Amino acid sequence: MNIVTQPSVMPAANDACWCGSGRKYKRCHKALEGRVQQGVVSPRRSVPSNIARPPYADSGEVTRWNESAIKSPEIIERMRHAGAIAAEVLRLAGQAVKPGVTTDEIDALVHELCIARNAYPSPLNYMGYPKSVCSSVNEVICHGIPDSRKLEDGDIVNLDVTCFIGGVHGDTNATFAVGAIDDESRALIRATEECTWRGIEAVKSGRPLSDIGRAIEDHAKIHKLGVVRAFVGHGIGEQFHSDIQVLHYFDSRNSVVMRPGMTFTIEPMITLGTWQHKMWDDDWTAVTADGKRTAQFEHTVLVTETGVEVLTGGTGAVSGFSPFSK
Ligand code: HM4
Ligand code: CO
Ligand code: CO
Repeated sequence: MNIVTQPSVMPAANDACWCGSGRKYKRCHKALEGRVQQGVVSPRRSVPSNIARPPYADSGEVTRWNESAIKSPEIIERMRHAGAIAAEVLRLAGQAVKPGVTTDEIDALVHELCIARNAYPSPLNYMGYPKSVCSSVNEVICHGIPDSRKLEDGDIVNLDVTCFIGGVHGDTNATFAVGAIDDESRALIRATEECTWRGIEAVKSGRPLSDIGRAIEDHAKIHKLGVVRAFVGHGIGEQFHSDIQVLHYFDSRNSVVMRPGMTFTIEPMITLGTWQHKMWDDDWTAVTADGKRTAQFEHTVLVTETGVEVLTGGTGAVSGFSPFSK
């Protein structure tokens, strides 16, 4: 095969594209510039047989069963542990984010950190997902697959960690800066973490789930940012994703009433431009339709009698934003 590589000096917008397609450069490869390129995905990693595996770990097939939305005190105790482990793994993975590190190297780290804590990395083989963490760079909204691409100075990257331990899952994610990022990206990350905490603060027994989406959307609007609609928060417990859906924008149909003992995630994806998405041909990677950047923060929460307990709260906010500070 004849592989044409990019020249060091690009053509003018109306000149022929460097790739030899015969089309104008602006109608051809110009649109791909500055976009994240797919890398090479390494072979699947194995998990030692002494670590308890979720039902899909071998087949890749997710079969769902009825699981009560309201968890028993005993399940809740196990979910506190899974949440704490996920929070710790996410914090340590975030410390490894630096220019020149590949997302596959981050995946290897998350894989080992989970195993060292007797946890199975929940994403691995879930509906055939090939890796142990989702790594979503710049315009990638979610479910980016770790690969040979090196993180570059100025990138932003979301790491989404879920741990299965004690028969339950804990799910949390955060967006990290790679080296020095521009002011707009920094503001996006900050506003997105604020959106997640506005959503968490809206959790209240007796209120509909739509209160969460309203709080998030209102805050995004203040910052003139978009809210992705195609991906939602989810019920979580013995299953990675169970029935409850938590929309991150207001929709009166999201009317399930919050009750003590419910556990679900809040994980808004916030964009600098459109909320609309496109899928890569790997059928996993979701990107913004306009190629602009997007950020996300996620926590697993428990509805309590008096408010909310953040099961993945760890020992402090990952990026330094102080929860409940305003
Ligand atoms: S699969 N992360 N996330 N995310 N899935 C591998 C890593 C993954 C998801 C996911 C957000 C919301 C919902 C879901 C989901 C079924 C339909 C099988 C229950 O897959 O709802 O999966
Ligand atoms: Co997900
Ligand atoms: Co989640």
